[in-house]
Amino acid sequence: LLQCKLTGQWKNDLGSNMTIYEVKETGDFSGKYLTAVSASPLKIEESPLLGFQHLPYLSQPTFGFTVNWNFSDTTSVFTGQCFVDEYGKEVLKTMWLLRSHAKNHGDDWKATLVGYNTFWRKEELMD
Ligand code: B9F
Repeated sequence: LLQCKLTGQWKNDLGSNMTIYEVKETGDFSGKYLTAVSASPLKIEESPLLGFQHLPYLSQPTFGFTVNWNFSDTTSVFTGQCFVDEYGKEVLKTMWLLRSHAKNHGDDWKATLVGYNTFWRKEELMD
């Protein structure tokens, strides 16, 4: 079975771009995320992410990371697994939660969105 590595550049089904820097010996990693969508008039900015790959290492590891959307008062968490598909292509299958800032406790119930994203490794040429 081929190895699946998190390090590198990824694009998801929404057209968002993500870069994951080196995964440390301790499994932790950082990166940056440029979302293609925001559903708001806010100007989108590249935002930092911090995560963990599961240890001990498996060839198709699970992972989780948090994105601090620095152009809004919201936070996303993603969790998923890195797979090598039947064509030998690496793919990240994830689910996410997007937490908005609720003005008060009564608005808490409507503050969390949930969804899925699939990421593919970007070709060296793509940008
Ligand atoms: O859209 C979010 C945002 C927060 C306040 C105004 C806009 C921030 C970006 C989230 C990007 C999500 C998607 N991109 C992606 O690649 S994270 C999960 C998806 N995968 C709109 C109004 C209030 C909350 C959302 Fe907002």
